Amino acid sequence: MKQSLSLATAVLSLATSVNATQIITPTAASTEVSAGSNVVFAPRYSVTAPDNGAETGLGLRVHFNANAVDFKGVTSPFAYGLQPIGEVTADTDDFDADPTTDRYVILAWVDLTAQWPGADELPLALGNVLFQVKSGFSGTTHIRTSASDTANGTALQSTPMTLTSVAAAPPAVLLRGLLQGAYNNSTGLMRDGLRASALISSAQPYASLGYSGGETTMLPLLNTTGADAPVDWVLVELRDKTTPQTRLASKAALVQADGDVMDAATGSTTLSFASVSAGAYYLALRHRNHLGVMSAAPLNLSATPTVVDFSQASTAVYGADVRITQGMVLLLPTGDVNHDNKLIADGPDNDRNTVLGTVLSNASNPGAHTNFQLHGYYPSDLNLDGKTLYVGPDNDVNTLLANILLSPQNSTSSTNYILPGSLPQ
Ligand SMILES: [Ca+2]
Ligand SMILES: [Ca+2]
Ligand SMILES: [Ca+2]
Ligand SMILES: [Ca+2]
Repeated sequence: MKQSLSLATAVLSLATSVNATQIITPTAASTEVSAGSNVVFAPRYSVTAPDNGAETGLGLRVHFNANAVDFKGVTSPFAYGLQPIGEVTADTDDFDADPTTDRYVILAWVDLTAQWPGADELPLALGNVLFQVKSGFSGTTHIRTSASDTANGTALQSTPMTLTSVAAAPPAVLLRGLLQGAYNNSTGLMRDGLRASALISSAQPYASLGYSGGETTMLPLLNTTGADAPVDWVLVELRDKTTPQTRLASKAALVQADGDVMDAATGSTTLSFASVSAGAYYLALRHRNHLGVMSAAPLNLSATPTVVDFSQASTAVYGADVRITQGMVLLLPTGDVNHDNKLIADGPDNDRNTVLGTVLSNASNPGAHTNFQLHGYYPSDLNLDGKTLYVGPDNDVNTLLANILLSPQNSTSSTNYILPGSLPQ
């Protein structure tokens, strides 16, 4: 290395060209970066008359700030006259007159016959100098060049490349899911009875599931009817790719009648998770009285939204699939009134009794009638029509009971079978 550079120096100082300028221009003069970004500094070379493109070579220092970027190597260097790539060196003499660029590497080309860079047309691509942006870098930094050697009498004119940090775009999903309790097989939509009865709260209701986020929604969205009408709040979770019990990000959102999950504040069906970086996560969809589902495997999420449709059989889910098939779609099963990730119709902690208890104990039902219709937003309203009903048409327990009796895992069709949810707890 040392020898070849000495050679370069010796040869270059013998050159006779005058009044020419060697010019270095980066292919991209500026770029936006974030932690982990790969940066390609691609210098292009040209030279002014009178040299007509023939020189004894060029020694080029590429200066950078080691607190901002790591040097990763050089690819596709221009081959004619190429010397071995230099090591990363401290810029103690500050050759580029920028104290923030504290390191450099040298790229050098030598031609004993002073015909460099040969027959290639100018401007000439000198190669790709690769850097990676360090985590924690913010602000602006530059990649500059200076000449360790130019042909004698020539000057080097160079343009720096400017790197400006921007926040990394958060990972996003386009998520769909259908809630059994509200689903109408003949329309293919979920009912919006909670919305129509003005029972959907403006603030997210998942404190009961241990989620304390500040998501809110407002009237224009809550007044939407038809396929995009809000049905209810749901909870979307990104979970750790190796320990899926661990929630890394949660977002309360609204599910539309057609199954699209939308941002409660904006109505956008692109759900972004600003608190985490792009990467691999399990994605879970939960509802306050339905069993939740989660992707079968971690999904590689990035700023380009990943489409996940839990209503389709082609979307595999984690664990034993608890989704209910209805026609061409799969539904999240209703019935988990007491949020324990199980459907139980008989015995301790059973969901059916919780529906009955809610009806009997309500102050507006002083006579404790089992056929009382309790209006309001309750977990016991398993079909999401705005009322809790224990007996009679449209009651809230028959579907719960059917889910237990018809479960493929309940081979004896026992009412005391405990149907476990598939979400890791
Ligand atoms: Ca410097
Ligand atoms: Ca929609
Ligand atoms: Ca339960
Ligand atoms: Ca109901």
